[in-house]
Amino acid sequence: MKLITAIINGKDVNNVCKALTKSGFAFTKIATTGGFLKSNNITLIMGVDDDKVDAALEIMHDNCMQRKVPLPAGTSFDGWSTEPAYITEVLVGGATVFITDVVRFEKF
Ligand code: 2BA
Repeated sequence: MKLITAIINGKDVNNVCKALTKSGFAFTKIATTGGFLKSNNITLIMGVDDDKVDAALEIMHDNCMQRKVPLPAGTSFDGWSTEPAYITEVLVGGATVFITDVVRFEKF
């Protein structure tokens, strides 16, 4: 089993969740906030059998899109190597996904 942790843009989350549910996936939604833009996104956590991981990723891929987002005034560029003066927008999404091995899974 794998644990999928997926950070999804708030604009895509309804479609992603509907499609995951339709395909029989269980997940938990957590309201989260991006550290850079400080805008709301949703983090899904899902315990998924190894042979279903690709299907879950495909659903996310098909239902998430990349968007250019203007940088809010006052965005901190600390530690960013690119020249900030010329940056007015960033590319956000589709989804940022981490996949980790589950050592043990119990349900009581
Ligand atoms: P935010 O942290 O609000 O980042 C929004 C977008 O700003 C990012 O889109 C990326 O294009 C840009 N960005 C963020 N930090 C940056 C940096 N230090 N240097 C240059 N550009 C930067 P995405 O990469 O699509 O990320 C969307 C959201 O996914 C992020 O929102 C954050 O909540 C999460 N995320 C992305 N990468 C992550 C990671 N390695 N670990 C944990 N969360 C991550």
